[in-house]
Amino acid sequence: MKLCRFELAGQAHVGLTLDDQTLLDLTAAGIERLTPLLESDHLPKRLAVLAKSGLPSHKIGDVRLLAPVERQEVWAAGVTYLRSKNARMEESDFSATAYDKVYDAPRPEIFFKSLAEKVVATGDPVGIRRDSKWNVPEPELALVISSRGEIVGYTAGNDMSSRDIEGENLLYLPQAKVYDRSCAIAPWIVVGVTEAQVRKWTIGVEISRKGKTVFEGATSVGQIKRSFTELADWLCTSQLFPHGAVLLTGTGVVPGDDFTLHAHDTVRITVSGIGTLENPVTVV
Ligand code: DO4
Ligand code: MG
Repeated sequence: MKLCRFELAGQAHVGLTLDDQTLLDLTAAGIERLTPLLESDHLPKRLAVLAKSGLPSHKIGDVRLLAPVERQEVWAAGVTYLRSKNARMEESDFSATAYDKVYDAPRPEIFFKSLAEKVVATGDPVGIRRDSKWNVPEPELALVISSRGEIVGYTAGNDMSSRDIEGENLLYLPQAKVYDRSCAIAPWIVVGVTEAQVRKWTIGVEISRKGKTVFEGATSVGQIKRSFTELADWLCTSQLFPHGAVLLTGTGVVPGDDFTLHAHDTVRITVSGIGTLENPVTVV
């Protein structure tokens, strides 16, 4: 079962798909916003009942899909895959041991990534900073977390990053990570799956330039070092999220050191159990 937000006659609606072809319009049943729905006690059961209630439907190809966030803050965990730790140790001189230490430490790296209103939807451009020369997408599984701190669904995101800015000095991390159009989130929130099922999914990225693939890579979600509940619990320690939150879980796919994104490239991130997030690249 996948939830989404979509646009109909200029209004945001909440949708549900069971077959990846048609969207049931939950807003026709009075569900105007995703956030209260995500707070439901037995969400998969509630969705199963709604799916059988004769709601109007639309072909997915006929509607504009929106990012599945309303007022949720987006946060991101880092250095949760060995590939990310190694790539970052290589790009940085004096901060290298910080990555090594955080990979093994009980407390994970977690940083603020985006306000909901700044999240880029599929089809819209993601940004590379005009003061950076080395930029990459980071394809990441994302946890959708309720105001109670529970994982209620899964989506996919792109934690766009400026590797030269981060590599110059770790104190520049917020500038390497947070700028206009630096966070995109896939339209779908998958509900009713277990962590064990999600760990079997694959996550991949394909970058194309002028119609040709210039980078392709993939990993298994199971390569992530920490459990999802561990990451969600750290995020929600000493911090309440009244509207819930989205937590990107870190990247396990990093292009080689000679690769940087260009304006007009297209980034396609696919998580096997979720779907695809596709964005062109622009300079901001
Ligand atoms: O330590 C910097 C950021 C790490 C990150 O974003 C990742 O591993 O995905
Ligand atoms: Mg990342």
